[in-house]
Amino acid sequence: MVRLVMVAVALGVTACGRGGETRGSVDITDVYAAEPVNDESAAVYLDVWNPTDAPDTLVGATTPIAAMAQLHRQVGRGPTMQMETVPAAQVPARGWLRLEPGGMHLMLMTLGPRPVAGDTMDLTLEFRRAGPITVRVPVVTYVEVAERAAVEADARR
Ligand SMILES: [Cu+2]
Repeated sequence: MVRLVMVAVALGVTACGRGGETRGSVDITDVYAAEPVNDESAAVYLDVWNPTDAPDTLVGATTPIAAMAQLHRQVGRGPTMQMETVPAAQVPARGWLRLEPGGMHLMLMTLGPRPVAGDTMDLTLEFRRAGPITVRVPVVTYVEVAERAAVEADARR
């Protein structure tokens, strides 16, 4: 888990060193975090659109309010629900990567200070091609998380 963060930091430095080079970019939409119930972790959901002809990869993330961020995948549902760490996530060329409830998410670990619903936080996503992209993340209640997930699922039907 520590390794994922270090890889992200290394890539960020590389991106800064390549001034002027066109690296391609991605768009981040529907980003929000679920209000955490303790200081240990908070889940972040977002969609990534890749308008370029080359696939990209989300390799990590950092935020000032968490010691580390991991990509997680939810396995199973209900009482047997578990999460496993994923090293990276593909963003297909001219396609979407969706981090959403019941699937993949970014897990912010060891929070300080713990955010509450109504707060916003900065999150820097690290992409292999597009480099670092910082977004503002609103923190929402679990009720809102469920509502957003339902709306997004509906929109794709
Ligand atoms: Cu998780």
